[in-house]
Amino acid sequence: MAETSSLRAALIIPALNEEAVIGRTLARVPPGLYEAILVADNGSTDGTAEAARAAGATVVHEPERGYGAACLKAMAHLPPEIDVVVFMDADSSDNPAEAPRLLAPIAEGRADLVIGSRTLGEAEPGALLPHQRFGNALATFLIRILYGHRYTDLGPFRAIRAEALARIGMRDRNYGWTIEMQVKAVQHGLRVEEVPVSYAKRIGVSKVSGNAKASVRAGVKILWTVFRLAWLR
Ligand SMILES: Nc1nc2c(ncn2[C@@H]2O[C@H](COP(=O)(O)OP(=O)(O)O)[C@@H](O)[C@H]2O)c(=O)[nH]1
Ligand SMILES: [Mg+2]
Repeated sequence: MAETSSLRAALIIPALNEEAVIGRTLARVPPGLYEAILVADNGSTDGTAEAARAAGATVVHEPERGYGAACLKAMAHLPPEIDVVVFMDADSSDNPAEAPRLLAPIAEGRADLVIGSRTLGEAEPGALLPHQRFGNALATFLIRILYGHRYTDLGPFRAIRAEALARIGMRDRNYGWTIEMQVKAVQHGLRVEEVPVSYAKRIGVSKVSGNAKASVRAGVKILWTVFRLAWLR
């Protein structure tokens, strides 16, 4: 495995009502890998915050619902002197032990952004629903047409150099978060790599892909974001 210990890394986990799984997710984080582990609690009505704290994470609260809003709030609480930020979902779909794969290209000085690709890796049957696969294929196709970069996924598990993250100026406050980061990375000339990651069926209740209304909203927001960033250019 590549040398990652010289990097000062922080982990950000947005979480909405993930009491059932957040403790288990945090327990699978490799010890000593991160200087800080921030769980961005988005107004959960269950014991997410308590469970995260009990598992050793720092909890930041963002009352405004939205994946991006939660990530932005956590970014504002990053300790200084962090070299790289890893983003990961709370729901146990991502395998926290695979983070060194994301960090290696950055540690080796080859990449600024590393996307964990679930299509290059192995998704457990049923973990990625058909409309998610279709949405990912369409979104990555549009990025290729509009921006000339070939991504294979919009996976949530990713690592980005802290300086690059600050430079691209993330704004999206909900479902456009992942695609905004990937499009802006290309627009800003970041060195981007993808590595295969696994993807398991989540524990607990899906807030996005398993919910029809949220899936439609996410799809619309993702498409809107990919076109809007092209117009703004
Ligand atoms: N902070 C925050 N996190 C959210 C929100 N919606 C979903 N999440 C988190 O984002 C991750 C992905 O959501 P999930 O329900 O698993 O969506 P799915 O993977 O598409 O089924 C999980 O860690 C959720 O807890 C939200 O509005 N705010
Ligand atoms: Mg999920």
